[in-house]
Amino acid sequence: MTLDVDAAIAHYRLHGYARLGPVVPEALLERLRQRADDLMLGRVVHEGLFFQLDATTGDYRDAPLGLGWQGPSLAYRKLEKLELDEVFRELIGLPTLEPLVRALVPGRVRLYRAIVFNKAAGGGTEIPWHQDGGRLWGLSEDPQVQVWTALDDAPLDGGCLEVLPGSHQRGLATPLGGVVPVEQVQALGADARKVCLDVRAGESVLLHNLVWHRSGKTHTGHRRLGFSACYLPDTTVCVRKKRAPRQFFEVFRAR
Ligand SMILES: O=C(O)CCC(=O)C(=O)O
Repeated sequence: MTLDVDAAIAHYRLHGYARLGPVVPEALLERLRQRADDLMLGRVVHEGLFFQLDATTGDYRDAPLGLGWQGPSLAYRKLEKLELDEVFRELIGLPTLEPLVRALVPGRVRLYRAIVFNKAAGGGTEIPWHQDGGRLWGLSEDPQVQVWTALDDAPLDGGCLEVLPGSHQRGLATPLGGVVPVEQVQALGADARKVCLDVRAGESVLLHNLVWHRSGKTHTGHRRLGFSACYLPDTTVCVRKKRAPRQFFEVFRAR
């Protein structure tokens, strides 16, 4: 598996995303899915792993915050800090991705977050249009590089990632970042102009943090696991004040 790095980067710079095609070998995919189950079911435990159960109302805003692991369930919406897990670390530092990530992030490459987004077989919840940057992220500069990877098939009706091409070029919708206000979504006609990134398990998408993106529920009766890793240059630092600044996991050493 090799990537056409130049073509991917050109598309990403213009449109804010690029399909990378199949990236994860089948054997690793299987281990990742197994490991996600083991983590949710409490068969493998890492101190400090973040869990968020999905909302029972179907609205992500009702998902409980700050509760951590709530017992065995396949209905967790998010698992974060997956750099703590040795199987997920293989995906974060996948050799196939290294030339692409290094071409975008000079020098030592660190990780802002490694996160699984789960839409359980019952449907999961919709994630609204948002950007992954702004004050919410607590960084000295907005990150720009993430790779989203389907661990299960993500077809059009199965909760695939959706993007608004070119929206990263507008900068942040609000200084805070996160969810894009509904007036801006309507003003740009985002729902009509979106591109749906339906992919097979093992395929990845390069995503600019500021490109507007969202995903719907899965209507296939199958669960959809997606994994996102956000990469940072060593020059980007944590600026949060309420707690000690975060130290970011090193993915690729400086050359
Ligand atoms: O996996 C998804 O459904 C959404 C991913 C996402 O929102 C993100 O990577 O920020």
